[in-house]
Amino acid sequence: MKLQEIELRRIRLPLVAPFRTSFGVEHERDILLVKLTTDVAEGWGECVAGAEPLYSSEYADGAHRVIRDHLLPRLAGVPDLSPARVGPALATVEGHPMAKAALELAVLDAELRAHGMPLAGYLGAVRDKVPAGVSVGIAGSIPELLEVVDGYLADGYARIKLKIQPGWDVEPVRAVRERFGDVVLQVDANAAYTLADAPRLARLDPFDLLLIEQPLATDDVRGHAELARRVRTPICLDESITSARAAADAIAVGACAIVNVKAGRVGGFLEARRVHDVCAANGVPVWCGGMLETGVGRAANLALAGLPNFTLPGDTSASDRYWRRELITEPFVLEPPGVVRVPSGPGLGVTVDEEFLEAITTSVERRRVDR
Ligand code: NPQ
Ligand code: MG
Repeated sequence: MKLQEIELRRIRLPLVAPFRTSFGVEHERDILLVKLTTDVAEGWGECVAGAEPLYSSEYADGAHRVIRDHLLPRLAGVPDLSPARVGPALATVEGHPMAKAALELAVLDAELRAHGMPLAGYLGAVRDKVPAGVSVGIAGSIPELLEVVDGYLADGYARIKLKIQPGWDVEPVRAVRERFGDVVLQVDANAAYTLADAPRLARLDPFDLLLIEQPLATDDVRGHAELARRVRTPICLDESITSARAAADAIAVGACAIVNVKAGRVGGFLEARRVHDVCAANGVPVWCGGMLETGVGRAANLALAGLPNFTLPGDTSASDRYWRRELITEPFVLEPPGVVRVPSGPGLGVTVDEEFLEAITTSVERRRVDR
C-alpha cells in the first residue's frame, strides 16, 4: 500500500450533557480525525486525545502537531505500508500513543477496506455483539445521580460505572445500590486518590462492586499492589497500563486483577491486542474502555471488544450516550439484552458522512505524500 495524502481534520461536537470526572467537566469534544488516501483505499482514524491534557499528557493540538511534523514524515518513508509497519516506523518518536494510534487505525482501515475484511475479524474477534456498559459522570447531587442511572437502566445498559472522587464515593455508591439492587456496578476514580485513602476505599467493599478502576496515580503501580491487599474490591487499571509490558508488570506485582484496554492509551489497536493477549495468558479479564469517541473510534472499539478475553462489559455505549441526532457515521444502538453490534463491513465497517463533517469542521489540513 502506498500512502498518497493525509487529511487532518478538527471537528467540534457538543455532548448531550456535560460529563464530569475527577479531572474536569466536558461540554463538547474537540476531536482530531485522520483520513488517509492510499493507492488501494481510503482509511479513517480518530485521535482520542482531549482538548486539554487532563486524562493524560496528550491533547488534540499536540497530537495534531506531532502527527503532521513528526509522525507523518516517518510513515511516508515506509516503502510498502501495512498496519504492522506503522508501530515500528513511529517507535523512535517517544510517547504520543494517542497520535500514533489514530494513524495506525487509519492505515488499518485503508488496508482492510482494500481487502474487504472487517477490523473485528482481523483482530481476532469471536463475537458479533458485545455487552455495553455506561460511564456515569459525577452528578450535582444524589437524587440527580439516581435519575441519570435510572435512565440508563431503562435504556438497558448491562452495567453502570460511576465516576468517583474524594467527597463523592461511598454515598453515591450506597445510594445506587439501595435504589437499584443488584445491578452490575463499578467505579472509576481517574487517579484521584492516594494510598492514605485506603480506609475510605475499603468502605466500598460491602457494595459488591465488580471493580475499582485506577484509584491511584498513573505511575503508582506499587501503591495499587498495596491497596489491593487492603481492599476486597478487585483493582482495575486504566491510566497505568501504557503497553503490553506495563500490563505484564502490573499483573506480576499484583497491582490489578482486571485491565481496562484502550487502544489510544497504548499506541494502537495492535498493541491493544497484545495487552489483551498478555492479560489472557495471566487469567486477567479485560474490558474495552472508551474516550467519548465518534462513530469512527467507537466502531474500532467494538471490533476490539469482540476478542475472547473481553469478558466484562465495556464503556462501549450506544452513540446517543454522548451525541445528539447528527452523527458522523451510522449510529451504534443498544439492543436487548444490553449489547451493541460489532461492525461487520470492511475495515471499520462504517461510512463517514463527509457532508455533515464539513458542517462541524473547525479546521482542515491536507498534506500530499510524495515519494
Ligand atoms: C475513563 N472514559 O475511563 C475515561 C475518561 C475520560 C468513558 O469514563 C475527553 C477526552 C473527555 C477523554 C472524559 C470514560 C473524557 C476523556 C473521560 C476520557 O477514564
Ligand atoms: Mg478510566
